[in-house]
Amino acid sequence: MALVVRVGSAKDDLWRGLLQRALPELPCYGWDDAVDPERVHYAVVWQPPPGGLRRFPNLRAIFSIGAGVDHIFCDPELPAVPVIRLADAELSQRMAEYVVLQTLRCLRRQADLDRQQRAGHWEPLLTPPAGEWTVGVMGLGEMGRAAARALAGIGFRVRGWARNPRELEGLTTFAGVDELPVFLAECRVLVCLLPLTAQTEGILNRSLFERLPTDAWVINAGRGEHLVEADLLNALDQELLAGAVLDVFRTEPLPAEHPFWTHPGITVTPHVASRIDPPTGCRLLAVNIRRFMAGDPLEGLRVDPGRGY
Ligand code: NDP
Ligand code: OXD
Repeated sequence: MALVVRVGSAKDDLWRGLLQRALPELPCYGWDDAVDPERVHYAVVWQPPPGGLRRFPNLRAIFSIGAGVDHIFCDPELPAVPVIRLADAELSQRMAEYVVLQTLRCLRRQADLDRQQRAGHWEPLLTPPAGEWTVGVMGLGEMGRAAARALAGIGFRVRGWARNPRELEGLTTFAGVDELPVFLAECRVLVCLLPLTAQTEGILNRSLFERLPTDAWVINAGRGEHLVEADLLNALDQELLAGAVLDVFRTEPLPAEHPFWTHPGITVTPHVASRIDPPTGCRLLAVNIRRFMAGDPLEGLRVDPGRGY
């Protein structure tokens, strides 16, 4: 029995070493190491090459090193074995920090203040208190709920949108496509924390932007494919939106010539909203892999292939 690691960006060795230390009972190999494919029962992956997991005939489970699993389900030849994702209080906390930071930057016009400093220009800008702004969170899973709670704690009026109706203390909630327009109508800041699925791809588009109040901000920390890039650029240039904060992109790293880098209405961060560090990731993975091997429950972590998240 063995495990293979494929996380890319030349990090396979680091993750393999950390996992081996955390799981001494299970031989761990890098993706390109010589290992008999029949021995491989577990794979730990980020963006595995399409068709790559098929070569392991005895695979029992695939573990994502992230919360998202779109990078696994996009493989048309994915073996029909359980896919298990990461979810953890520390990851949710980091996402909440990112969302609060970026939302406060929008509220307090930090980009304008930065511009003023660069120009040596002194002009106190008056901004409203948080309680005058409604922030909408799309996706009320591990990430969305933590972000929504933290925003409410600062004093924002917070509403959330998910697939299924739910009640969450301190939030007004909306569900499904039918309730999307009414959810959007009040959002001065819209935060996307959805998983990427066939239903959510391209959801941040012109018709959605038109349903937001004028001068709204969009923060996307879900996936780059949620956003129709040309629609965002047009909406900003036509002053339909106040600005956007983007952490995720259709192509990562964001290509050097991409217009997002230099657009005055866009803040770019390099997929860092809640990036897992390898030691924490390996610690969490080792717990989940041991639980899976022992047949213990993995509540909330086992992905439903039908839903795609
Ligand atoms: P979860 O699976 O816990 O939650 C997903 C949420 O999205 C659920 O509330 C679900 O609704 C909702 N949802 C799914 N499909 C739809 C739909 N069609 N319409 C409306 N709501 C929908 O995921 P996480 O919160 O853990 O993570 C969400 C995403 O955040 C990840 O998939 C990943 O893409 C991104 N992410 C980005 C990171 C970064 O650093 N930028 C870090 C971590 C995650 P319901 O509750 O009704 O099922
Ligand atoms: C994740 C991510 O899905 O980092 O965890 O985007």
